[in-house]
Amino acid sequence: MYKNEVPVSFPEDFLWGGATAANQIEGAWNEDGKGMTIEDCLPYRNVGIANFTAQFAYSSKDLEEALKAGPEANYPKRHGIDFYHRYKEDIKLFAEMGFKIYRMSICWSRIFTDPEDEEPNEAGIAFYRSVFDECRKYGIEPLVTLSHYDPPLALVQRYRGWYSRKAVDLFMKYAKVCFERFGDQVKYWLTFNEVDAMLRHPITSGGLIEDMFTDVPFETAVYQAMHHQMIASALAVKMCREMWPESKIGCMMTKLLFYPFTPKPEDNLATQKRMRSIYRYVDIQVFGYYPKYLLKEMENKGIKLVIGPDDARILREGTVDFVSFSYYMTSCMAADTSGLDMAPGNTVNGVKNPYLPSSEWGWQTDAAGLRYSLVELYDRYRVPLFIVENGLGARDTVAEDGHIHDPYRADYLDEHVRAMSDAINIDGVDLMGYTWWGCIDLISESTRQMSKRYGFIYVDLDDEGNGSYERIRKDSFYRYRDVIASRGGVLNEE
Ligand code: BGP
Repeated sequence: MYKNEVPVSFPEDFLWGGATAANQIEGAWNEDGKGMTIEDCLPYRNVGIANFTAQFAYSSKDLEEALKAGPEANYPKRHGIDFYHRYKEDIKLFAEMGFKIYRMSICWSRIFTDPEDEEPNEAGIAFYRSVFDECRKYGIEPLVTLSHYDPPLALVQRYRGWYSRKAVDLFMKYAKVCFERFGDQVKYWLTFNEVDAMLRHPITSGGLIEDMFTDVPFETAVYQAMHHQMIASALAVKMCREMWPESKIGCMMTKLLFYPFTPKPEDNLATQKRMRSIYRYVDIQVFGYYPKYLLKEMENKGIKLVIGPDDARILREGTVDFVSFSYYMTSCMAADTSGLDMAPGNTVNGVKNPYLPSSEWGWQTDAAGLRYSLVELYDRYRVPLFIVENGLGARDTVAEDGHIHDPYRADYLDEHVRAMSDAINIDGVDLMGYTWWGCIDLISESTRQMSKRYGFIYVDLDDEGNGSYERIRKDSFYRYRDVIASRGGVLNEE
């Protein structure tokens, strides 16, 4: 359990809140003009908590099955937690906790039924305008991710997802509508969720189906798709800045943290290499050019990108205002992991750390690692930071008394708040805010389970999609409310 070195305190304008993603909460997958996304085509798979390869493996045959699937098939993202119809009740609960900001994403396919349509889907625009109005009614600022793992299916089928440069043009048409139609309501934007994740699961953020690539090595296709997302991110930053100079637009990365498993120099080198791999694309979004080590990596892999004549200028002119990130757990790294105990993490597996506790999903909780990560990121980028995902996925149960007693979640929250406070008050980190991931129970991204619950609000729904969708405040709901109301001060009373 992390112990803070100085009393817990946060700036008055610190943005406390919660985070979700359209594909994991909205449901209404085919309502009011919404087009299909690749997430609507990912089935529930019971492949274990650490088998990310099996979870994210996807073929054209899987897609055929998804397109033929009837209502009895288990495609959890199709129903989500029915936020689409219940958002007013949910946002009211967020306001009861005292949220200052609510991180959510817009589903591209709700704004354009088909990404190549000339005109946007007005019903989709009306939905998000109503969501943003509901937030602002309670003084909650929306923090909006433009792309959170749900590329339009038509882009996947017609253009092989982000592999095609066409994706950039279509995405910019979508981004322009978002800035035009929501820019008066939304002051905080993010471009791509966990932009590095495409390298780990290209099917979600990139919409790449490996067996569609017979003309190019798949690894090359992934790096080319990453390049297109870098261009799109930079263009979106520039467009937002020109249209709404007062708004803030940032990137979003998966903040993983690996410790060398032993002091052996080779373990240290392996750890440095692994850590650089999570920075390579954020470096582009912050500094505006490809770092030498990434160019060398591609050269040594024989990967030659197709680069546009203006791409260097576009990247240079589209650097972000802040760096946001997800942080859940830490792992260890060894040059040779044979015979070592491994532990799963956020779509990664690492060597198990014998000094850290593990969640039921094997993720190793490490609040000190959050403080370390904040210092590391601030030292590297020297721009404001924003923690837009942090939370504990756990198996909650409704007790006899009808309540959900989740002290483990409150403990996780408390120690990460203590760690953030020290990073601000001792290490001098400029931290804009904190949005707890899964402020309401939702569909897990890596396991597509409901039973992996993150929320301060319980949703009566199971892994098979059965339930009343009733919302119930958990004990941790009141804990977070008190933490926000006291700006962390309640932690000094213990
Ligand atoms: C991050 C995603 C979120 C969320 C989170 C929790 O990778 O940005 O969408 O899913 O992980 O992970 P999981 O849902 O796999 O438990």
